[in-house]
Amino acid sequence: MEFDEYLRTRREIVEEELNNYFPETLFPETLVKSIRYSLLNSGKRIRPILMLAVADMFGTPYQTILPFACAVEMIHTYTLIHDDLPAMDNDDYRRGKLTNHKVFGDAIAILAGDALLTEAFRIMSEAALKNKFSSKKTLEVIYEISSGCGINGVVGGQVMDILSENKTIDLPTLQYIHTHKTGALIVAVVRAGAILSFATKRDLQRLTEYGKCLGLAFQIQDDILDVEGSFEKLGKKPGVDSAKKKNTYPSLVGMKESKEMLAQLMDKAYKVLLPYDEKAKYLRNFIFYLQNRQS
Ligand code: GRG
Repeated sequence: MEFDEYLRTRREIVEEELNNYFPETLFPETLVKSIRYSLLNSGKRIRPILMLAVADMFGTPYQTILPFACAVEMIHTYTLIHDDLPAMDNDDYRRGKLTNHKVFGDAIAILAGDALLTEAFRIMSEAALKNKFSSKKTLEVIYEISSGCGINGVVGGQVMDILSENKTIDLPTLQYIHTHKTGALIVAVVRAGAILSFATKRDLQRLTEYGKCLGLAFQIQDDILDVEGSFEKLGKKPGVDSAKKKNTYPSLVGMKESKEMLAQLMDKAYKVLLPYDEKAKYLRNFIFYLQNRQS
């Protein structure tokens, strides 16, 4: 299957399952509307598809991984809803639409994020409770994902990002922000796909390295797009980072150096996959896809 088709079919599978988790008939109606508004629109679904692609490399059927992949997309959506709030980034647009709080108000937006985060862990635990996965494997994955989104992950990175606004920071601090705010969940996703596929220690090490490179590269590309991207393609206003005096790779090391660092990370990610040859074709495709993304 070509990569474009792979992305499209996997996106459809993930979106159908997400839709099943939050049917319109669920109560309370306003909360469900708010959740569906942010969860079921045009996200790229990079994180769940990446988890499925890792599992694919090991020949693991996607059906067994799906609840975990959906849980990660729910967590990702919670971070976006909360990040857009007036108390954080105060953004009006996300994925080409008004942000959640602009439509539903701050309180419901906060609660929609809270519900998505909590339900993600319910859904993952359910996999073990319904005997779809062993309790031990499920716990290992819950550990990975909670680590990726907690203090040593997304939340820690977001806090440092907020505390660094309007300040000049050094490159290691910026790297901390990027590897935690964005990279940690991507690493967790890759590791979860490998753990659920009974990967060996060596495989897990290699894939962790791949995830780290991809995660940091993803955020550097995000910084570059904020300078070079357009509203039409990004679905949100570009130039927001510099307007908010945010520290980014282009602002700290310049555009040329940022692009070189991005290329180096992608090259490293590519090399880590060499032992897997043809089996890693989708993971390899992910590198080029993320490097060339415009949204
Ligand atoms: C609120 C705890 C908390 C954390 C927020 C996600 C986040 C942390 C901040 C968003 C700001 C931002 C632009 C981060 C860059 C990386 C990122 C998460 C980009 C958006 O992810 P995509 O491109 O989005 O995968 P889609 O819309 O395709 O799902």
